[in-house]
Amino acid sequence: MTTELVYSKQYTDLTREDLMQKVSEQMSDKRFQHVLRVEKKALELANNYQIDKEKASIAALTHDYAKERPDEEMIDIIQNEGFSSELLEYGNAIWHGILGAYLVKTELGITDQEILDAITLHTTGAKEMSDLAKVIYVADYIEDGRDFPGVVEARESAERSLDEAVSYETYHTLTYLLKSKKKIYPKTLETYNYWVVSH
Ligand code: DGI
Ligand code: FE
Ligand code: FE
Repeated sequence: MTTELVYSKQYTDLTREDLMQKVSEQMSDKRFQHVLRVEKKALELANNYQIDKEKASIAALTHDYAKERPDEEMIDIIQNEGFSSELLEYGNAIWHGILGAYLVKTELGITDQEILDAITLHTTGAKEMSDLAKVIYVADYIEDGRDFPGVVEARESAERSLDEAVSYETYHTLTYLLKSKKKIYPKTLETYNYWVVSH
């Protein structure tokens, strides 16, 4: 399924192969293999839930674009490109999606807002997420290389409903963050309050 996808040029002038090349230049081979597995899973979910496959492919291939940028460069962008200084209290785990969308736009020329929002929200989720954003959030969590207690249940929930999968992932990610005493980013709590508690 993956390799048959030919881009329409609506969202990027790059071919899928060019985009893969540009993404691979930004990261280790290990992480690039994760990116390819996220794309595979995102295309499966897009197929099951009638979501645009080309957008799912582009968002999946670019979701971790900024994951290996040096902290100094990310801090410089936060301070000089209009991002909230609150971000400085966090680290790359939180930065790479939010600043990733900015870098994908400025460096790769991808301007589709739904794709950019899916990149922005892929780590924390949000109360309001498009189906595309849900697909990327979930595909990142359940791609075939992931192996953690609960991943089978997470994959099963994604077969039943995208919303159920978002809820499952959010609950388990927040539980993990609390157990390891990590700082919770407000958006992560917003996602929990909406998708786990009161949806
Ligand atoms: O980039 P990936 O490793 O493929 O996956 P990701 O972007 O979903 O998650 C990166 C990490 O971010 C993951 O270990 C969970 C963590 N994370 C998610 N929400 C929060 C968070 N870390 C902190 N400190 N605070 C959060 O609210
Ligand atoms: Fe990520
Ligand atoms: Fe990822």
